[in-house]
Amino acid sequence: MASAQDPTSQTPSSRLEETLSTSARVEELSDSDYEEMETLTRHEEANQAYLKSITSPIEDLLDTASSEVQDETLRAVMPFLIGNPNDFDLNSYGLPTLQREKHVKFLKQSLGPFPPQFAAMDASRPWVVYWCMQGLTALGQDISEYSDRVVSTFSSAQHPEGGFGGGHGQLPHLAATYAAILSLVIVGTEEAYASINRQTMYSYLGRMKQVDGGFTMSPNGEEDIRGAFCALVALSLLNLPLELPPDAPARQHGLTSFLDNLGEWVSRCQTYEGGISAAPGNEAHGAYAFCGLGCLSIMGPPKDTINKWLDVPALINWLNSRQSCPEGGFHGRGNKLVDGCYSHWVGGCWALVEAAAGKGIWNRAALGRYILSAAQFKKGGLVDKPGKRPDAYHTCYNLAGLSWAQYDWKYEKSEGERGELDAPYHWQLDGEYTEDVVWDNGDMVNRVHPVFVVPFGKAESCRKWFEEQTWSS
Ligand code: FPP
Ligand code: K
Ligand code: ZN
Repeated sequence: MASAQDPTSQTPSSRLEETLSTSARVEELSDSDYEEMETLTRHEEANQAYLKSITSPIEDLLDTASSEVQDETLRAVMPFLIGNPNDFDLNSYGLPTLQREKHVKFLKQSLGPFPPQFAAMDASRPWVVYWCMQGLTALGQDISEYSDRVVSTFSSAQHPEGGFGGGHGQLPHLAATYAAILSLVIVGTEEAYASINRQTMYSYLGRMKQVDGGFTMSPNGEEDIRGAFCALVALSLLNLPLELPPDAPARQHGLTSFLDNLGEWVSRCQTYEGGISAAPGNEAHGAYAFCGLGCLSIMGPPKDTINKWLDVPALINWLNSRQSCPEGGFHGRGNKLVDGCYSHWVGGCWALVEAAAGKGIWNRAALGRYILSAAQFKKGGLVDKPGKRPDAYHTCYNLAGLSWAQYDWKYEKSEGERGELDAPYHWQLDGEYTEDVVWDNGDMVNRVHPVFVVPFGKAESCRKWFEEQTWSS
Protein backbone atom coordinates (compact mmCIF):
# COMPACT_ATOMS: atom_id res chain seq x y z
CA MET A 1 0.00 0.00 0.00
CA ALA A 2 2.87 2.37 0.79
CA SER A 3 3.70 4.76 -2.00
CA ALA A 4 5.42 8.07 -2.45
CA GLN A 5 2.05 9.65 -1.85
CA ASP A 6 1.31 7.63 1.25
CA PRO A 7 -0.14 10.30 3.51
CA THR A 8 1.01 8.41 6.61
CA SER A 9 4.57 9.37 5.69
CA GLN A 10 3.57 12.92 6.53
CA THR A 11 2.92 12.50 10.22
CA PRO A 12 2.67 15.42 12.59
CA SER A 13 5.97 14.26 14.04
CA SER A 14 7.88 14.78 10.79
CA ARG A 15 6.26 18.18 10.52
CA LEU A 16 7.42 19.01 14.02
CA GLU A 17 10.97 17.96 13.18
CA GLU A 18 10.86 20.17 10.15
CA THR A 19 9.71 23.09 12.26
CA LEU A 20 12.35 22.44 14.87
CA SER A 21 15.19 22.11 12.39
CA THR A 22 14.10 25.32 10.70
CA SER A 23 14.12 27.13 14.02
CA ALA A 24 17.53 25.66 14.87
CA ARG A 25 19.03 27.45 11.93
CA VAL A 26 18.00 30.76 13.43
CA GLU A 27 20.97 32.25 15.27
CA GLU A 28 19.19 33.21 18.43
CA LEU A 29 15.81 32.00 19.59
CA SER A 30 13.43 34.40 21.28
CA ASP A 31 11.13 33.58 24.19
CA SER A 32 8.22 33.36 21.82
CA ASP A 33 10.13 30.86 19.66
CA TYR A 34 10.58 28.68 22.74
CA GLU A 35 6.93 29.09 23.68
CA GLU A 36 5.87 28.06 20.21
CA MET A 37 8.11 25.00 20.32
CA GLU A 38 6.65 24.03 23.68
CA THR A 39 3.13 24.39 22.33
CA LEU A 40 4.01 22.32 19.29
CA THR A 41 5.47 19.61 21.51
CA ARG A 42 2.34 19.59 23.65
CA HIS A 43 0.10 19.36 20.60
CA GLU A 44 2.35 16.69 19.18
CA GLU A 45 1.97 14.58 22.33
CA ALA A 46 -1.80 14.95 22.13
CA ASN A 47 -1.70 13.94 18.45
CA GLN A 48 0.42 10.89 19.20
CA ALA A 49 -1.92 9.80 21.98
CA TYR A 50 -4.86 10.28 19.65
CA LEU A 51 -3.22 8.39 16.79
CA LYS A 52 -2.37 5.53 19.14
CA SER A 53 -5.96 5.36 20.31
CA ILE A 54 -7.38 5.15 16.79
CA THR A 55 -5.04 2.68 15.14
CA SER A 56 -6.82 -0.39 16.47
CA PRO A 57 -10.52 0.12 15.76
CA ILE A 58 -12.99 -2.33 17.21
CA GLU A 59 -13.86 -4.65 14.36
CA ASP A 60 -17.14 -6.36 13.65
CA LEU A 61 -16.34 -10.09 13.56
CA LEU A 62 -19.47 -10.80 11.58
CA ASP A 63 -19.04 -10.25 7.84
CA THR A 64 -22.08 -8.38 6.57
CA ALA A 65 -22.85 -5.77 3.96
CA SER A 66 -22.76 -3.21 6.80
CA SER A 67 -19.35 -4.31 8.07
CA GLU A 68 -17.94 -4.25 4.54
CA VAL A 69 -19.00 -0.67 3.84
CA GLN A 70 -17.79 0.30 7.30
CA ASP A 71 -14.34 -1.17 6.49
CA GLU A 72 -14.34 0.70 3.19
CA THR A 73 -15.21 3.89 5.01
CA LEU A 74 -12.32 3.44 7.43
CA ARG A 75 -9.95 2.92 4.52
CA ALA A 76 -11.21 6.16 2.99
CA VAL A 77 -11.16 8.21 6.18
CA MET A 78 -8.02 7.11 8.05
CA PRO A 79 -5.43 8.56 5.65
CA PHE A 80 -7.05 11.95 6.20
CA LEU A 81 -7.02 11.63 10.00
CA ILE A 82 -3.40 10.62 10.25
CA GLY A 83 -1.96 12.59 7.32
CA ASN A 84 -2.71 15.47 5.02
CA PRO A 85 -3.45 14.07 1.54
CA ASN A 86 -4.90 17.40 0.37
CA ASP A 87 -1.72 19.24 1.24
CA PHE A 88 -3.58 21.92 3.20
CA ASP A 89 -1.79 24.38 5.48
CA LEU A 90 -1.70 23.02 9.02
CA ASN A 91 -2.81 24.71 12.22
CA SER A 92 -0.81 24.62 15.46
CA TYR A 93 -2.36 21.21 16.27
CA GLY A 94 -1.03 19.74 13.03
CA LEU A 95 -4.53 19.61 11.48
CA PRO A 96 -5.60 21.24 8.22
CA THR A 97 -6.67 24.83 8.79
CA LEU A 98 -10.24 25.81 7.93
CA GLN A 99 -10.07 26.53 4.17
CA ARG A 100 -12.25 29.60 4.56
CA GLU A 101 -11.64 31.33 1.23
CA LYS A 102 -12.10 28.13 -0.76
CA HIS A 103 -15.40 27.34 0.99
CA VAL A 104 -16.64 30.88 0.43
CA LYS A 105 -15.86 30.55 -3.25
CA PHE A 106 -17.57 27.16 -3.43
CA LEU A 107 -20.76 28.47 -1.78
CA LYS A 108 -20.87 31.54 -4.01
CA GLN A 109 -20.59 29.28 -7.05
CA SER A 110 -23.34 27.05 -5.66
CA LEU A 111 -25.74 30.00 -5.84
CA GLY A 112 -25.63 29.86 -9.62
CA PRO A 113 -26.24 30.77 -12.37
CA PHE A 114 -26.62 27.19 -13.56
CA PRO A 115 -26.77 25.51 -16.97
CA PRO A 116 -30.27 24.27 -18.08
CA GLN A 117 -29.68 20.65 -16.97
CA PHE A 118 -30.02 21.85 -13.37
CA ALA A 119 -33.75 22.55 -13.90
CA ALA A 120 -34.65 19.35 -12.03
CA MET A 121 -33.16 20.91 -8.90
CA ASP A 122 -35.67 23.75 -9.04
CA ALA A 123 -37.78 22.36 -6.20
CA SER A 124 -34.84 22.46 -3.82
CA ARG A 125 -33.91 26.03 -4.73
CA PRO A 126 -35.03 27.45 -1.34
CA TRP A 127 -32.80 24.91 0.36
CA VAL A 128 -29.75 25.79 -1.76
CA VAL A 129 -30.27 29.47 -0.99
CA TYR A 130 -30.55 28.73 2.74
CA TRP A 131 -27.50 26.41 2.84
CA CYS A 132 -25.40 28.98 0.99
CA MET A 133 -26.56 31.94 3.11
CA GLN A 134 -26.05 30.01 6.35
CA GLY A 135 -22.69 28.60 5.23
CA LEU A 136 -21.38 31.97 4.08
CA THR A 137 -22.34 33.70 7.32
CA ALA A 138 -20.82 30.89 9.40
CA LEU A 139 -17.59 31.60 7.53
CA GLY A 140 -17.86 35.27 8.47
CA GLN A 141 -18.96 36.58 5.07
CA ASP A 142 -21.16 39.62 4.65
CA ILE A 143 -24.10 38.44 2.53
CA SER A 144 -25.75 41.84 1.98
CA GLU A 145 -24.83 41.73 -1.72
CA TYR A 146 -27.40 38.90 -2.04
CA SER A 147 -30.24 40.58 -0.11
CA ASP A 148 -32.25 41.80 -3.09
CA ARG A 149 -31.84 38.57 -5.02
CA VAL A 150 -32.97 36.45 -2.06
CA VAL A 151 -36.03 38.62 -1.43
CA SER A 152 -37.13 38.58 -5.07
CA THR A 153 -36.50 34.81 -5.41
CA PHE A 154 -38.78 34.07 -2.48
CA SER A 155 -41.42 36.65 -3.33
CA SER A 156 -42.10 34.77 -6.53
CA ALA A 157 -42.02 31.39 -4.71
CA GLN A 158 -44.69 32.49 -2.20
CA HIS A 159 -48.05 30.89 -2.90
CA PRO A 160 -51.15 33.12 -3.06
CA GLU A 161 -52.85 30.84 -0.50
CA GLY A 162 -49.88 30.83 1.84
CA GLY A 163 -46.50 29.19 2.34
CA PHE A 164 -43.59 28.87 -0.05
CA GLY A 165 -42.97 26.43 -2.89
CA GLY A 166 -39.76 25.54 -4.65
CA GLY A 167 -40.21 28.39 -7.11
CA HIS A 168 -42.76 30.40 -9.03
CA GLY A 169 -46.00 28.50 -9.60
CA GLN A 170 -44.99 25.49 -7.47
CA LEU A 171 -47.22 24.18 -4.71
CA PRO A 172 -46.28 25.20 -1.19
CA HIS A 173 -44.39 22.74 1.02
CA LEU A 174 -43.32 23.09 4.64
CA ALA A 175 -39.69 22.26 3.87
CA ALA A 176 -39.51 25.00 1.23
CA THR A 177 -41.34 27.32 3.63
CA TYR A 178 -38.78 26.58 6.36
CA ALA A 179 -35.82 27.21 4.04
CA ALA A 180 -37.40 30.40 2.63
CA ILE A 181 -38.14 31.88 6.06
CA LEU A 182 -34.66 31.08 7.39
CA SER A 183 -33.03 32.62 4.30
CA LEU A 184 -35.06 35.80 4.77
CA VAL A 185 -34.18 35.82 8.49
CA ILE A 186 -30.49 35.64 7.56
CA VAL A 187 -30.89 38.52 5.11
CA GLY A 188 -32.54 40.30 8.04
CA THR A 189 -33.73 43.49 6.33
CA GLU A 190 -37.15 45.05 6.82
CA GLU A 191 -37.81 44.36 3.17
CA ALA A 192 -37.05 40.67 3.71
CA TYR A 193 -39.38 40.39 6.72
CA ALA A 194 -42.14 42.38 5.01
CA SER A 195 -42.00 40.11 1.96
CA ILE A 196 -43.51 37.29 4.02
CA ASN A 197 -47.31 37.25 3.95
CA ARG A 198 -48.04 36.34 7.59
CA GLN A 199 -51.81 36.24 7.11
CA THR A 200 -51.76 33.61 4.37
CA MET A 201 -48.91 31.79 6.13
CA TYR A 202 -51.08 31.47 9.25
CA SER A 203 -53.93 30.02 7.28
CA TYR A 204 -51.58 27.66 5.37
CA LEU A 205 -50.07 26.35 8.63
CA GLY A 206 -53.62 25.86 9.95
CA ARG A 207 -54.31 23.51 7.04
CA MET A 208 -51.22 21.42 7.91
CA LYS A 209 -52.29 20.74 11.51
CA GLN A 210 -53.56 17.19 12.04
CA VAL A 211 -56.00 15.85 14.63
CA ASP A 212 -53.38 13.53 16.14
CA GLY A 213 -51.21 16.57 16.94
CA GLY A 214 -48.64 16.43 14.13
CA PHE A 215 -48.34 18.42 10.88
CA THR A 216 -48.25 17.34 7.24
CA MET A 217 -45.55 18.67 4.92
CA SER A 218 -48.13 19.69 2.29
CA PRO A 219 -51.92 19.42 1.80
CA ASN A 220 -52.73 15.68 2.12
CA GLY A 221 -48.97 15.03 2.12
CA GLU A 222 -46.84 13.00 4.51
CA GLU A 223 -47.14 13.73 8.22
CA ASP A 224 -43.72 13.64 9.86
CA ILE A 225 -41.64 15.35 12.49
CA ARG A 226 -40.07 17.71 9.96
CA GLY A 227 -43.57 19.16 9.57
CA ALA A 228 -43.95 19.75 13.32
CA PHE A 229 -40.53 21.43 13.52
CA CYS A 230 -40.93 23.56 10.37
CA ALA A 231 -44.41 24.71 11.41
CA LEU A 232 -43.21 25.79 14.85
CA VAL A 233 -40.19 27.57 13.40
CA ALA A 234 -42.58 29.61 11.22
CA LEU A 235 -45.11 30.26 14.00
CA SER A 236 -42.40 31.44 16.40
CA LEU A 237 -40.28 33.59 14.09
CA LEU A 238 -43.32 35.34 12.60
CA ASN A 239 -44.96 35.70 16.04
CA LEU A 240 -48.20 34.10 14.84
CA PRO A 241 -51.09 33.28 17.21
CA LEU A 242 -51.25 29.77 18.70
CA GLU A 243 -54.99 29.75 18.24
CA LEU A 244 -55.87 27.73 15.12
CA PRO A 245 -57.35 29.76 12.24
CA PRO A 246 -61.17 29.51 12.00
CA ASP A 247 -60.99 27.45 8.79
CA ALA A 248 -58.38 24.95 10.05
CA PRO A 249 -59.77 21.44 9.35
CA ALA A 250 -58.54 20.17 12.76
CA ARG A 251 -61.06 22.52 14.40
CA GLN A 252 -63.86 20.27 13.17
CA HIS A 253 -62.43 17.60 15.46
CA GLY A 254 -62.28 19.79 18.53
CA LEU A 255 -58.73 21.13 18.32
CA THR A 256 -58.27 24.83 19.04
CA SER A 257 -54.49 25.36 19.26
CA PHE A 258 -51.47 24.57 17.09
CA LEU A 259 -50.01 22.92 20.20
CA ASP A 260 -52.95 20.57 20.86
CA ASN A 261 -51.71 16.95 21.09
CA LEU A 262 -48.29 18.01 19.76
CA GLY A 263 -46.18 17.01 22.77
CA GLU A 264 -47.93 13.64 22.83
CA TRP A 265 -47.28 13.20 19.10
CA VAL A 266 -43.53 13.98 19.43
CA SER A 267 -43.43 11.59 22.36
CA ARG A 268 -44.84 8.83 20.12
CA CYS A 269 -41.91 9.40 17.72
CA GLN A 270 -39.39 8.30 20.35
CA THR A 271 -38.48 4.70 19.55
CA TYR A 272 -37.46 1.68 21.60
CA GLU A 273 -33.82 2.63 20.87
CA GLY A 274 -34.28 6.00 22.58
CA GLY A 275 -33.84 8.09 19.42
CA ILE A 276 -36.53 9.94 17.47
CA SER A 277 -38.12 8.87 14.18
CA ALA A 278 -39.94 10.67 11.37
CA ALA A 279 -43.34 9.42 12.55
CA PRO A 280 -44.60 6.96 15.17
CA GLY A 281 -43.37 3.43 14.40
CA ASN A 282 -40.40 4.36 12.18
CA GLU A 283 -36.65 3.98 12.75
CA ALA A 284 -34.84 6.54 14.90
CA HIS A 285 -32.57 8.86 12.91
CA GLY A 286 -30.32 11.79 13.81
CA ALA A 287 -31.98 14.21 11.40
CA TYR A 288 -35.37 13.55 12.99
CA ALA A 289 -33.89 13.74 16.48
CA PHE A 290 -32.86 17.31 15.74
CA CYS A 291 -36.33 18.13 14.38
CA GLY A 292 -38.02 16.62 17.46
CA LEU A 293 -35.75 18.37 19.93
CA GLY A 294 -36.01 21.62 17.97
CA CYS A 295 -39.81 21.38 18.02
CA LEU A 296 -39.85 20.82 21.79
CA SER A 297 -37.35 23.66 22.31
CA ILE A 298 -39.78 26.03 20.59
CA MET A 299 -42.80 24.76 22.56
CA GLY A 300 -41.17 25.86 25.82
CA PRO A 301 -37.91 25.90 27.78
CA PRO A 302 -36.03 22.70 26.86
CA LYS A 303 -35.70 21.73 30.50
CA ASP A 304 -39.50 21.60 30.78
CA THR A 305 -40.54 20.28 27.39
CA ILE A 306 -37.77 17.78 26.64
CA ASN A 307 -38.06 16.25 30.11
CA LYS A 308 -41.83 16.20 29.89
CA TRP A 309 -42.22 14.59 26.48
CA LEU A 310 -39.16 12.37 26.12
CA ASP A 311 -37.47 9.58 28.06
CA VAL A 312 -34.27 11.60 28.42
CA PRO A 313 -31.93 8.85 29.74
CA ALA A 314 -32.95 6.65 26.79
CA LEU A 315 -32.44 9.54 24.36
CA ILE A 316 -29.00 10.32 25.78
CA ASN A 317 -28.05 6.66 25.60
CA TRP A 318 -28.97 6.62 21.90
CA LEU A 319 -27.26 9.96 21.17
CA ASN A 320 -24.08 8.81 22.95
CA SER A 321 -23.73 6.01 20.45
CA ARG A 322 -23.91 8.22 17.36
CA GLN A 323 -20.26 9.32 17.27
CA SER A 324 -18.25 7.04 14.99
CA CYS A 325 -15.00 5.80 16.45
CA PRO A 326 -12.26 6.22 15.33
CA GLU A 327 -13.61 8.55 12.59
CA GLY A 328 -14.79 11.14 15.13
CA GLY A 329 -17.72 12.42 13.05
CA PHE A 330 -21.31 11.33 13.56
CA HIS A 331 -23.56 8.83 11.81
CA GLY A 332 -27.37 9.12 11.60
CA ARG A 333 -28.40 5.71 12.95
CA GLY A 334 -27.05 2.44 14.29
CA ASN A 335 -24.79 0.42 11.96
CA LYS A 336 -24.57 3.22 9.40
CA LEU A 337 -21.66 5.32 8.19
CA VAL A 338 -20.07 8.53 9.40
CA ASP A 339 -21.28 11.51 7.34
CA GLY A 340 -20.34 15.19 7.65
CA CYS A 341 -23.96 16.41 7.59
CA TYR A 342 -24.61 14.67 10.92
CA SER A 343 -22.01 17.02 12.43
CA HIS A 344 -25.10 19.20 12.59
CA TRP A 345 -28.13 16.88 12.75
CA VAL A 346 -26.60 14.91 15.63
CA GLY A 347 -24.07 17.48 16.89
CA GLY A 348 -26.85 20.08 17.09
CA CYS A 349 -28.92 17.80 19.36
CA TRP A 350 -26.36 18.19 22.12
CA ALA A 351 -26.90 21.88 22.92
CA LEU A 352 -30.65 21.21 23.20
CA VAL A 353 -30.21 18.08 25.33
CA GLU A 354 -27.57 19.78 27.48
CA ALA A 355 -30.04 22.62 28.19
CA ALA A 356 -32.48 19.96 29.42
CA ALA A 357 -30.22 17.51 31.21
CA GLY A 358 -26.70 18.89 31.80
CA LYS A 359 -23.35 18.18 30.19
CA GLY A 360 -23.50 15.66 27.38
CA ILE A 361 -21.15 12.84 26.53
CA TRP A 362 -19.63 13.63 23.16
CA ASN A 363 -16.16 14.36 21.93
CA ARG A 364 -15.97 17.85 20.42
CA ALA A 365 -12.29 17.56 19.55
CA ALA A 366 -12.89 14.33 17.61
CA LEU A 367 -15.75 16.00 15.71
CA GLY A 368 -13.44 18.94 14.93
CA ARG A 369 -10.80 16.52 13.66
CA TYR A 370 -13.28 14.82 11.33
CA ILE A 371 -14.54 18.12 9.93
CA LEU A 372 -11.14 19.77 9.45
CA SER A 373 -9.19 16.70 8.36
CA ALA A 374 -11.68 14.50 6.51
CA ALA A 375 -14.62 16.68 5.43
CA GLN A 376 -12.84 19.54 3.64
CA PHE A 377 -12.69 19.07 -0.12
CA LYS A 378 -9.38 20.00 -1.71
CA LYS A 379 -10.85 22.62 -4.02
CA GLY A 380 -13.38 23.98 -1.51
CA GLY A 381 -16.71 22.96 -0.04
CA LEU A 382 -17.24 20.25 2.53
CA VAL A 383 -18.28 16.65 2.04
CA ASP A 384 -20.08 13.66 3.53
CA LYS A 385 -16.79 11.69 3.66
CA PRO A 386 -13.51 11.54 1.69
CA GLY A 387 -14.13 10.43 -1.88
CA LYS A 388 -17.48 12.25 -2.11
CA ARG A 389 -18.14 15.50 -3.97
CA PRO A 390 -18.88 18.65 -1.98
CA ASP A 391 -22.33 20.24 -2.04
CA ALA A 392 -24.00 23.19 -0.34
CA TYR A 393 -25.91 20.90 2.06
CA HIS A 394 -22.80 19.17 3.44
CA THR A 395 -20.92 22.47 3.48
CA CYS A 396 -23.61 24.22 5.52
CA TYR A 397 -24.07 21.40 8.01
CA ASN A 398 -20.39 20.56 8.52
CA LEU A 399 -19.79 24.23 9.33
CA ALA A 400 -22.76 24.30 11.72
CA GLY A 401 -21.29 21.18 13.35
CA LEU A 402 -17.94 22.89 13.74
CA SER A 403 -19.78 25.69 15.48
CA TRP A 404 -21.49 23.22 17.88
CA ALA A 405 -18.03 21.87 18.73
CA GLN A 406 -16.53 25.33 19.25
CA TYR A 407 -19.17 27.04 21.42
CA ASP A 408 -21.05 26.30 24.62
CA TRP A 409 -24.65 27.45 24.99
CA LYS A 410 -26.85 28.04 27.97
CA TYR A 411 -30.56 28.52 28.25
CA GLU A 412 -31.66 31.27 30.62
CA LYS A 413 -35.29 31.94 31.21
CA SER A 414 -35.43 35.63 31.98
CA GLU A 415 -38.24 37.58 33.60
CA GLY A 416 -41.26 38.50 31.55
CA GLU A 417 -42.88 36.51 28.75
CA ARG A 418 -42.64 37.93 25.24
CA GLY A 419 -45.72 36.17 24.01
CA GLU A 420 -46.41 32.83 22.35
CA LEU A 421 -43.55 30.47 21.55
CA ASP A 422 -40.90 32.83 22.89
CA ALA A 423 -38.78 30.01 24.38
CA PRO A 424 -36.10 29.98 21.65
CA TYR A 425 -35.15 33.61 22.37
CA HIS A 426 -33.58 32.82 25.73
CA TRP A 427 -30.34 31.23 24.55
CA GLN A 428 -27.02 32.77 25.51
CA LEU A 429 -23.46 32.03 24.60
CA ASP A 430 -21.76 30.33 27.53
CA GLY A 431 -18.33 30.97 25.99
CA GLU A 432 -16.00 29.20 23.65
CA TYR A 433 -15.24 25.57 24.34
CA THR A 434 -11.56 25.43 25.27
CA GLU A 435 -10.75 21.96 26.63
CA ASP A 436 -8.69 19.72 24.33
CA VAL A 437 -9.50 21.77 21.25
CA VAL A 438 -7.84 21.07 17.88
CA TRP A 439 -8.56 24.41 16.23
CA ASP A 440 -6.85 27.81 16.29
CA ASN A 441 -8.52 31.23 16.12
CA GLY A 442 -8.25 31.11 12.34
CA ASP A 443 -10.37 27.94 12.30
CA MET A 444 -13.28 29.42 14.25
CA VAL A 445 -16.66 29.75 12.59
CA ASN A 446 -19.36 32.17 13.70
CA ARG A 447 -21.96 31.48 16.36
CA VAL A 448 -25.12 29.75 15.20
CA HIS A 449 -28.52 29.79 16.91
CA PRO A 450 -29.00 26.35 18.54
CA VAL A 451 -32.64 25.98 17.42
CA PHE A 452 -32.99 28.01 14.22
CA VAL A 453 -29.54 27.35 12.70
CA VAL A 454 -29.09 30.95 11.54
CA PRO A 455 -26.40 33.42 12.68
CA PHE A 456 -26.94 34.10 16.38
CA GLY A 457 -28.91 37.34 16.81
CA LYS A 458 -30.80 37.13 13.50
CA ALA A 459 -33.74 35.11 14.83
CA GLU A 460 -34.11 37.55 17.73
CA SER A 461 -34.21 40.55 15.37
CA CYS A 462 -36.82 38.91 13.16
CA ARG A 463 -39.08 38.01 16.06
CA LYS A 464 -38.78 41.52 17.48
CA TRP A 465 -39.79 43.05 14.15
CA PHE A 466 -42.89 40.86 13.92
CA GLU A 467 -43.79 41.61 17.56
CA GLU A 468 -44.00 45.27 16.56
CA GLN A 469 -46.32 44.64 13.62
CA THR A 470 -50.06 44.78 14.11
CA TRP A 471 -51.93 41.54 13.61
CA SER A 472 -55.47 41.27 12.27
CA SER A 473 -56.84 37.83 11.52
C1 FPP B 1 -31.51 8.92 5.59
O1 FPP B 1 -30.81 8.94 4.43
C2 FPP B 1 -31.94 10.29 5.92
C3 FPP B 1 -33.06 10.51 6.55
C4 FPP B 1 -33.94 9.37 6.91
C5 FPP B 1 -33.44 11.88 7.02
C6 FPP B 1 -33.43 13.02 6.06
C7 FPP B 1 -33.97 14.19 6.77
C8 FPP B 1 -33.32 15.35 6.97
C9 FPP B 1 -31.97 15.60 6.42
C10 FPP B 1 -33.94 16.39 7.86
C11 FPP B 1 -34.71 17.43 7.17
C12 FPP B 1 -34.98 18.49 8.13
C13 FPP B 1 -35.86 19.50 7.99
C14 FPP B 1 -35.85 20.58 8.99
C15 FPP B 1 -36.84 19.59 6.90
P1 FPP B 1 -29.79 7.76 4.11
O2 FPP B 1 -30.41 6.44 4.37
O3 FPP B 1 -29.24 8.05 2.76
O4 FPP B 1 -28.63 8.09 5.16
P2 FPP B 1 -28.02 7.23 6.39
O5 FPP B 1 -27.46 5.99 5.81
O6 FPP B 1 -26.95 8.14 6.88
O7 FPP B 1 -29.11 7.01 7.38
K1 K C 1 -26.34 9.65 4.17
ZN1 ZN D 1 -24.90 13.54 4.49
